[in-house]
Amino acid sequence: MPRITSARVIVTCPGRNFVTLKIETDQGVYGVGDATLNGRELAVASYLEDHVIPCLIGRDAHRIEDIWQYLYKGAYWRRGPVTMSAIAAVDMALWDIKGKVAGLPVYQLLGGAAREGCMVYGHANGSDVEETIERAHEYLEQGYKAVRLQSGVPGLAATYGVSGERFYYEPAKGSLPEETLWSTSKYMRHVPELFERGREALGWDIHLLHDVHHRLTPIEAGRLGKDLEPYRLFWLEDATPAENQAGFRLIRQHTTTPLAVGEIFNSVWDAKQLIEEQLIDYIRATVVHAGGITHLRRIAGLADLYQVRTGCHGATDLSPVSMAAALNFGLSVPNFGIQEYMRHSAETDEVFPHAYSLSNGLMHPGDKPGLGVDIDEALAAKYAYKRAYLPVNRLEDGTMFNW
Ligand code: EZ4
Ligand code: CO
Repeated sequence: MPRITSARVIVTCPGRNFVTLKIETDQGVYGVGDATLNGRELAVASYLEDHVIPCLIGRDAHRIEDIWQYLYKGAYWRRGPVTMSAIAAVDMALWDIKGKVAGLPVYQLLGGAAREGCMVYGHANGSDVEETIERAHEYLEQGYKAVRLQSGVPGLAATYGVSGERFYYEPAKGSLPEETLWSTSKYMRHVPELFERGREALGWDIHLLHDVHHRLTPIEAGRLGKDLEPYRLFWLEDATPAENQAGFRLIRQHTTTPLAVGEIFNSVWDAKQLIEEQLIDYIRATVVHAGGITHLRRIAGLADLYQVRTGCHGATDLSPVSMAAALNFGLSVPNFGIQEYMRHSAETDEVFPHAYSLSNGLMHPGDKPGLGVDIDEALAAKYAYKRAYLPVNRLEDGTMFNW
């Protein structure tokens, strides 16, 4: 049985910030876990260093469930993104260790492959509809089966999901939060046109997705979903903020456009009503922010009872360690739906060597024992942490709004 002898937090910024936990054992086997919480990274680093690591030393690394329960129940203060990202990092690292000791990739420990690979969707972003469609074509040429369309909105200087970069969308920047302005009516007029022209140009053999990023009320979301019905979206994401889960009833009454929600969820309790009332079609809770593989399996298990499928968050602020864990999870879970995949920069990929690969729109975690991902600590040490914030959003009259 491998005993935990030490653990440390590695903060690095190869183009963007990442927090990684490395757990070492007396058998020479170590594991890695992602603990990155975009814009609030150091809170999780401190939670791990100051409060979690001292409790890990000497424990049996194989007792994943017991350690999960110890950290969740033992903190007394349950849930929340900081706590659950810290627990997730420990959980990922322990699954990595178990796989390495067993000589098996983690998906084999989770029941084995339930499919050939995980369908992923890429991000097509453009300052206008034409540019977005041009980018989408590039994904089609690369064999992607699904693509998310976001474009600049006429009359708005900036909006969520659009940047100058060709394949990377990186919203966290600046030593203070950037401020953007939002108009729901301008957005609502524009999106149906994006998808009308998108279908015309891209055809019907590709899944199209869209992220509202929490910016509509339930009745506005119902209207947008209805307007988008002719274009048969794979999903409409985060149509409205989900603190009030019952709010989704109103959207459901008005549209058959499939709904996805949950990238900011950190526990099954955030999604319980959404799932049990079948108010959503895809649950986006992700391995790093929702308590690791152990807890994500529990969420997926509940979702499966109600024909809700997984659609895990996979933006660039989730490190390659999270991506590896998500693919091991996604390959094995019965109700897998789709996995978001935003490519990391070459610098990031170099710091985190990994076994996962993409072919014909499907990703596979690879067959290395454990998660199939590592961290090059010497290289990581060359990139010092840089404070970065997600933007904040206001209405045109200055009212604080959702970003
Ligand atoms: O804004 O990960 O669907 N993807 C997203 C992301 C999130 C970022 C926040 O850190 O909504 O782009
Ligand atoms: Co999103």
